[in-house]
Amino acid sequence: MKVGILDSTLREGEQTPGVVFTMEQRVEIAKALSDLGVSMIEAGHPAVSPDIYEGIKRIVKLKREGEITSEILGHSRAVKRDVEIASELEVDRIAIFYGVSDIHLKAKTKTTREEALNVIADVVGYAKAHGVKVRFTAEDATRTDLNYLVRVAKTARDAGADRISIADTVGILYPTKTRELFSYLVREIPGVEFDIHAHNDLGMAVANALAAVEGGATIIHATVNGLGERVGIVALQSVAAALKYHFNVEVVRLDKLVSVSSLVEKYSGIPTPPNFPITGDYAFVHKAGVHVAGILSDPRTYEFMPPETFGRSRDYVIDKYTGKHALKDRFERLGVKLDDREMEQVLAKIKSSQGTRYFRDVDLLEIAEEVTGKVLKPRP
Ligand code: HCA
Ligand code: CU
Repeated sequence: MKVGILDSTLREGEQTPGVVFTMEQRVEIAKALSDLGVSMIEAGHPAVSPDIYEGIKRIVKLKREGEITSEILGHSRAVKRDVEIASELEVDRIAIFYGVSDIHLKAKTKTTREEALNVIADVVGYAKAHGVKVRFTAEDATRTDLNYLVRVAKTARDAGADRISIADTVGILYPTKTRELFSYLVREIPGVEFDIHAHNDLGMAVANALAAVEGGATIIHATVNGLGERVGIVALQSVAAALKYHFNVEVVRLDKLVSVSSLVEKYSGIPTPPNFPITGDYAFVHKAGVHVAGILSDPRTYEFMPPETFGRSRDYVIDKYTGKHALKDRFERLGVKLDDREMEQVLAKIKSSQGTRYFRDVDLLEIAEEVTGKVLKPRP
């Protein structure tokens, strides 16, 4: 299966409310993404602000010097000024977007469908004339009349775009529909390759991205920690794990996802919830007695991929849900010997506690000392 990742943390990700990356942070994130192995980095929309412009310039320089290997893209509205600014930066590819649904044509550009086709042909052709590769993004593609969407894509292709991004800008797709849409477009429009840009408004962005790949898309847009407008887009860590598990393709270095996630968490100021897939603090932490007994016997009972794949380790927490297997294991690890009766007494105390969220090792030792009447020394 041919599929790669375009990471848009520096463009879409910075469209998260409250997120602004400094120039240094942009460069550091781009380097980390390249080390991770993403095929493409959408480094920003250079016409937006001088610091984004400067950040892209530095990233392009590192690309020239071989420190970054991913293809570097600059985002651009379908206006010549934006194209000029992006091509001045010598990015590898310009990504030109235009809202093509009737809603967008009417409310934003105030163009007819026919006029829009002319603008698209004109601006894509203009970018090509600057000698740069072009991706055309059909913004709001998923609310666009299908016949018209095909005309849009063919117009962009004929003007020189070799990639078309199908943007689910408002996040309304679901997987079966996504697969059908991409299969249809791939069949109808030879000579280009397709990107899926899936927003997560219904929580289905990752599923839609996989479905698009089944339909023939070859690039998935993602951001670290799923950042982006409103609730964001495909989270890089989730889609990378899903592609590995379901299709056995490793689009990025899975063991580096945690460090890249932490880096972006720090620089974006957007905390990643502990229950976030793959890189969240609790992604491999188990709790219920039945679950912990299961993983102690064979981790595959409650894990579909070993945490080591992602450079992580498994753990479990102790509270009133705990069973005797977990407790026995925990005391063994602490190097404290309790007989069965004592163990049961400790467990009874834990279960009858009200409102205690976690029993740390020190709490467990305290309870065990109470039960045994001995001073217990844990293994250092
Ligand atoms: C936006 C633009 C975009 C573009 C996606 C792309 C979208 O509305 O901010 O270039 O592939 O979601 O349509 O992010
Ligand atoms: Cu978007």
